[in-house]
Formats: sequence, C-alpha cells, structure tokens
Amino acid sequence: MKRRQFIKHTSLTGVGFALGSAALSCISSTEDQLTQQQNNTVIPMKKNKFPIAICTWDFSKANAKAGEELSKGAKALDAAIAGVAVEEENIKNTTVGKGGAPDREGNVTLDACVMDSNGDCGAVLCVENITNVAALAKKVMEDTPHVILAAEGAEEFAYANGFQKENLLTEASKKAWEKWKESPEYKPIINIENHDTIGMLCLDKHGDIAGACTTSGLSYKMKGRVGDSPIIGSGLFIDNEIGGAVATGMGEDVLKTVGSFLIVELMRNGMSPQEACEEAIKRIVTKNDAYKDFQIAYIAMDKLGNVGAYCIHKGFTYMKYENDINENVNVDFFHKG
Ligand code: SD4
Repeated sequence: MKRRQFIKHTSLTGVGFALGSAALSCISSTEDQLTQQQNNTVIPMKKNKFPIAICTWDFSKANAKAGEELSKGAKALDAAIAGVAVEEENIKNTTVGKGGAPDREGNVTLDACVMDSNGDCGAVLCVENITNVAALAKKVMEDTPHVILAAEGAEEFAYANGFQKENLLTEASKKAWEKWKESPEYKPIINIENHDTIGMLCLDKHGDIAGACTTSGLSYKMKGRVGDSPIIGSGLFIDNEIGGAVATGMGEDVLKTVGSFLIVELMRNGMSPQEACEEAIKRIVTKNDAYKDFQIAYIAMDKLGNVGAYCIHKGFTYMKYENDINENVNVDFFHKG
C-alpha cells in the first residue's frame, strides 16, 4: 500500500477521546471489532483503528518507519525498535544514539529500555560505543535472566551478540562540547538541545501494545548520570490490558514521580490517556517549583488506540501514525507563562 504522509498541525483540544473517563472493567479487542465491557454490559465500539504508532517530538521518519512495519504485520515491539533505530542512527539528532551530545568529560553514553506486551522488559544504562541501544535492551530482555545491564557489562554483552563498536562522538558533537567547555554551565534549556529523547508506543494489528525509549540523556551531564529514559515505570511503562506511556524531558523529575507507571495506573482507574497525562504533569509541578525552568512531556495510548499527551511548557509535539497518515500533533501545556 502506498503511504500517504503529511504533517498536519492540530491542537489536542480538537481531538475526541472514545473512552472519556469511563472506568473500564475490561477491554477486549479483535482485528475487526472492539468491545467495551462495563458493569457487565458489552457495548460494541466502532471498527478498530489499529495499527497505531506514536512517538515523542517531530520524529516523522522514525514514526513512519514504525507505522509501516506495523501495517506490514510486525509485532508492536519489533515496530517500535525499528522506528526508534531511525533516530539512533541519525547523526544529526544530538540527543539520541550516534551523534548524541556527550557528558561533561566527552563520553557519549546512551540509555534505553523496551517493554513488551507480555510484561517483559529490558534496559541498558550508560552504554558507550553502541548505536542501537533499544535493540540491545531487547536482547537483554530476551537472552539474559536480567532486566538491566549497565556500562561495560552492557557493552560486552552487545559485542558478544554481534553489535558493532562505533565511535558515537561525531565531529559536530565534539565541536559543540568543546565550545560548551569554554564556559561550562549546566543549565537545561526548555525544548532545546537536551529534550529530544525518542519514546515510542506501538499498537499492532492484534491489538497488542509495546514500547521503546532511547536517549543520550541530558547534554553535558555528569559522568555516570542516568535519567528516566531507561528506567521501566519512569521513562516507559506498558500494561497490555490497559495501555502505555512514555516520557521525555527532565529525567530527574520523571523519576521522582515514576511518571509512566503512574499514567498507566491512572488509566487503569478510569482516566483517559489525556486526563492521565495531565495528572502526571500536575504531580510534578505541585512538588517542584523549579518546573518553570524545565520541560517534561508525556504521551500515552490506551488499548483502544486513544491517545493523550501533555507537557509543562509550550513547544512539545508528538507524531501519530494511523490509517497510513503520519501527523505531527501540537500538545497542550500547563505553564501558560
Ligand atoms: C533524561 N529524559 O535523560 C531524558 C532527557 C530527554 O531528550 O528527554 N532528552 O533525563
């Protein structure tokens, strides 16, 4: 099928949510029909919309790749890993994979995690010299008895499994780092330079949901620093009965509120993906006045393919691939200035 791809800017306020805030006791799905079971009443839903891929920011090529893989019948996790790999390999993206900004000492260290529909997950933290760290996280999930491998251990495991050693510090990133060192100040800038983690959620043709999150973390972070992105429950969480969520932005504050897990639990308790994302952002801003100086954004999707997103500051967008259309969606925000 020929893919129609266009970028359409829409406001979330115009998007309808099929579930609203109805508390679902159970959601079941087939490829042709969805049913919503509530208080023992089965309500036929409109024909399902699978497959769907969503990802943080305007990574249209990555999201299109995932959407195309889903359309061809790929499983949700395989599509998500293929999608995020586009950005991991994009040397112009300075916050993911090869070309990612280094830490203060010039080391590019990557973090990633994946979570599958069956509840399995894998993660790698602070890995050097490997580009496709989301695929590596999947390997950890599949081929080790562990969930997380860090640093040299993860790197050695990668080589043992056929991953190539690559220099991740590009000339451009090196130059930018050298410039930064002239007056080294560690100051996150909202929506700029250090907020382009790719987190992706995929809902496949079978109605199964899975996700991946991959990043080089905050630019010029301290050596050994790890943020939320590879931490299951913070940067990413999936429950195939309910849906999934991913985060981008200031990892420390996502970690403190276990944001992605929180969103999925709020959806389990009846909130729509939109309501759940808004509540998760509220938990951050009510706890930490410093929110005025940092960005955090969440995207979430439930089992029916309803999508929500919310962020602290203006400027966050996400991609959505559905019915062969890949669109960029503007997201409503908390801090109106
Ligand atoms: C982190 N959440 O390491 C990541 C940063 C991020 O785009 O989203 N960068 O804290």
